[in-house]
Amino acid sequence: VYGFRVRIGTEGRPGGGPGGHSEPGSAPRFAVRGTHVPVHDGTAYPLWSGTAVTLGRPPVLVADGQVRLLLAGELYNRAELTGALGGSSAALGDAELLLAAWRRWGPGAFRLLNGRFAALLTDASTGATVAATDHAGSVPLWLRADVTGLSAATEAKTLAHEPGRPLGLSGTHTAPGAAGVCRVPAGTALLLHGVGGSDITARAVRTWTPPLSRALPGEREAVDLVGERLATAVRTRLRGGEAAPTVVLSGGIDSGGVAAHTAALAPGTRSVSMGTEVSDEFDAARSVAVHLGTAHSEIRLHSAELVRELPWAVAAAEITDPTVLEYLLPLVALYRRLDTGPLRILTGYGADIPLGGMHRRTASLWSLDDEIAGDMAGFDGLNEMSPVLAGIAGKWTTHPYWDRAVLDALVSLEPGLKRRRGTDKWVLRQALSGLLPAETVARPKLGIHEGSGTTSAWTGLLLAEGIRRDEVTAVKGAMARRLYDAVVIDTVPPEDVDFGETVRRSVDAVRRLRL
Ligand code: IOT
Ligand code: MG
Ligand code: MG
Repeated sequence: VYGFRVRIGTEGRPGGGPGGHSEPGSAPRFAVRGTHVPVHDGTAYPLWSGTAVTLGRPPVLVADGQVRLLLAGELYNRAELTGALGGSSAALGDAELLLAAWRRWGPGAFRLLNGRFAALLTDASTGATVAATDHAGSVPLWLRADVTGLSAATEAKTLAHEPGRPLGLSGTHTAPGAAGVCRVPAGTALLLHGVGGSDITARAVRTWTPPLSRALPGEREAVDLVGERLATAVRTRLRGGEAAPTVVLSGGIDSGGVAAHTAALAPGTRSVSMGTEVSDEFDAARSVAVHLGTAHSEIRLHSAELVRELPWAVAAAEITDPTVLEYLLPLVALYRRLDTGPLRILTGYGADIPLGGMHRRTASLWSLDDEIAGDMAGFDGLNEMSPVLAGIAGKWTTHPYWDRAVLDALVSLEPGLKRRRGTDKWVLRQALSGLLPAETVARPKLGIHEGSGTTSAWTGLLLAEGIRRDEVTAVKGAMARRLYDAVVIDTVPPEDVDFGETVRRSVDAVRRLRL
């Protein structure tokens, strides 16, 4: 399961559609593509109804006595969990394993998970409902409560038109422009009581927080730790019985490292690189692919076509920040151009956040570490790792650098191991030096928004409209917000967005401010 919209309550909604959608009989409009499977349990209070979106595998509303659990996503520390739980737990699916962990540890189970998931659980014996994210909040989880129940979904847009007056939920964040639609923070198990009444209460239990302390291992120890944890993170992300995995490869150290470990473990590993006529990183990616022997391909699209993918990027990420959209747009465009059919995609996304790759030109180790701490405090809600980005093309992504164990190790290294002897991301480059060509290990960082020409293509489009350079940022922001209002709040399908009109109206809005 990689998407859902469900209703938990004590009575059905009029309309009868999945989850009692406001338009009678209509199914919620997900951006993710997959098989829609009804989620239904009318055997115990609270009642469950709704829709899950799956990629082939059966839907999972698992049950244990009075407990019901819906898990979107997957777990990566199964071996640790089954070791602790013992018995025949190794044979369980991820959702059943989480249920077994719940039986043992209660809400504390969510502090034990290393995974990529959103989970929703009801325990009729105690009246508790739990809505939980993984440590990174990598699968967004949205809630909307009213006096008759609680709706929960992996996409905010599916909750934007709920009838009924919403109730506030403490410990959550409201979606821009969608009053009552609340996001469960990263690394949080939200414990709810009184669902289906006016006295609903929410208590946010933090299950992970980015470390603020730093450790001082020796060079060798640090390099070995990072190398081992990354290898494990890739291994646990490769599931048996699936088609060969695909790595989205820029040819930089981050995705090169993921590709190296993937290729070593999964025969037939594929790699793919995207570019435009403005810019590409094809040579760098090809060197890595040749070295590793991956089945490599290149996808080139015109920069104007790339910018026109913005409605899909916004529908997938459900964000209004144009800077982050410039990182995500080329990936969404790439995912949409991959072969159809389910695919497991591994990315190098996120490595630059704990390693300070975006801040390689800062003056001192303190300013580097301060930027890293700031980024680690500010990632939540940017939805950079959302499965919907590739789910919009019916694919599943996973990001080894934001594995909980990799991230804990990377964040907490003292900054002198991240920038050392003039080299950025030093510890990672060292850890991968035996696995990649020397030129890849030494290659300077290039952001995806630069390497794909995304930033300059979007800027170029606006300059051609007569926008001044100092207005470009404002117009990009206005476009992002306008697109968000259309595809998230008004649930317009991205293909129905009038892109030219979006550009014109955003330009006009900023020009009016000029006067
Ligand atoms: P960058 O690190 O360049 O790219 C992220 C991942 O996208 C790569 O590891 C690779 O898997 C994929 N990728 C990049 N370019 C291509 C390409 N041309 N073709 C195929 N795949 C590609 C921005 C960035 O620099 O991306 N992302 C940062 C974090 C941004 C800041 N966020 C924050 N402070 N919360 C990152 O760490 O990935
Ligand atoms: Mg990177
Ligand atoms: Mg890059």
